[in-house]
Amino acid sequence: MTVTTSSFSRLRGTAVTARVGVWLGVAITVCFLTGLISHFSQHPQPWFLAVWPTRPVWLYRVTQGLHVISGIAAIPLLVVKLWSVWPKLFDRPVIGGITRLLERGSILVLVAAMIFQLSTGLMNIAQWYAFRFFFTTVHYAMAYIVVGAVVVHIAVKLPVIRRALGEPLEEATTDAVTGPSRRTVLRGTWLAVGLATVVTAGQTIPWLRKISVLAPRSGDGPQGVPINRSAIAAGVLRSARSPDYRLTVVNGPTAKSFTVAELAALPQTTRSLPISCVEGWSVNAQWTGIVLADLVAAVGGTSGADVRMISLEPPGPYSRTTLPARHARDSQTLIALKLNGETLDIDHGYPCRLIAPTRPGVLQTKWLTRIEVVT
Ligand SMILES: Nc1nc2c(c(=O)[nH]1)N[C@H]1C(S)=C(S)[C@@H](COP(=O)(O)O)O[C@H]1N2
Ligand SMILES: [Mo]
Repeated sequence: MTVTTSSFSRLRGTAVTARVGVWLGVAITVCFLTGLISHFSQHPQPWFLAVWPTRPVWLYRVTQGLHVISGIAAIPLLVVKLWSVWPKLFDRPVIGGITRLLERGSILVLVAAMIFQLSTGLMNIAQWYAFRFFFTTVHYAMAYIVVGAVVVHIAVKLPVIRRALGEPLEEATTDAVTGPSRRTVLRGTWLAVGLATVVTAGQTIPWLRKISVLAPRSGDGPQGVPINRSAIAAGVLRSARSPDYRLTVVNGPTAKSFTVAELAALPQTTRSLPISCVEGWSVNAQWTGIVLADLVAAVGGTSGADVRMISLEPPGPYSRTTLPARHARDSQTLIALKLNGETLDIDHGYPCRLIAPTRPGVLQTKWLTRIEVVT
């Protein structure tokens, strides 16, 4: 049995394109919405702060896990969808009337923008920062271009999509058909999506960890938690261990400084909270430390105030973050001194770090030296 070119071209067709397209649409929608959540968590707007809750504590873990999983699943879907229409992309006339121009233009923008989003996203989760631009800004802007192009594409193609979804998958044919069928193509597609998901999703779904051979983060690291940036890389090795170390808590003119021993002597609370990196990995851990609200109260801060976290790390994108009031007053938000029952490893933020519910990992500032009630 030989599979000829013509039997391959028979496999292409709108019946395949539309079915794969529906799933690609679902994946992109999930990816877009969860991406917006992540963006607004990192660049909060007043309306977002008003609606983003602190419970369940794993909320961001789930949304960001879905963001990366749906993005990865979209890759095989995009490849198959492109393959299924490949010869048509070069049909004549290339431009034609206004509808054709819109159709063509939207496909060009759509394909280019999606390839850009998926490949830069993939590079980012693999921690290969080869691009020269600031990832989050460009990835965010490009997301709207993708979604805009998808909307135009669906609007233009709606009649074709409806017809194709109504058609049976296989063509009625009297010839003896050899080689793979369209159903095989679809099965292969689902298999590829499943495989791509399973080999990477273990970085956020614990029971998949063992089979997720391509997951950039395995869950390994000191105290059972991966490290994002080490103390050496952040340049805090000396300052974090210095006998002169103090955590200073400030509210306007009121300030209190604590040595490590003084922090350890304050009432301690243990909470189970995840670290959920924007790059897709996440793990749950037991954190022990001081309830932030207690420290804020110690300097006379109110529960309505935002609170700024400042790291020992030299000024940079991760060295200071602001915790919205809702998270700052939450009893689960800790200034952690211990992780999984042991003194915080220096790479996890010794002497102390922030850990708060429903926040991206990037905002869980390590190696704290100063906490300011924003007035
Ligand atoms: N000061 C400081 N805090 C930081 C970072 C950093 O580079 N510097 N990285 C952040 C990121 S991106 C993540 S995902 C978490 C990871 O915490 P871990 O390294 O303890 O797992 O720390 C966050 N806190
Ligand atoms: Mo991160």
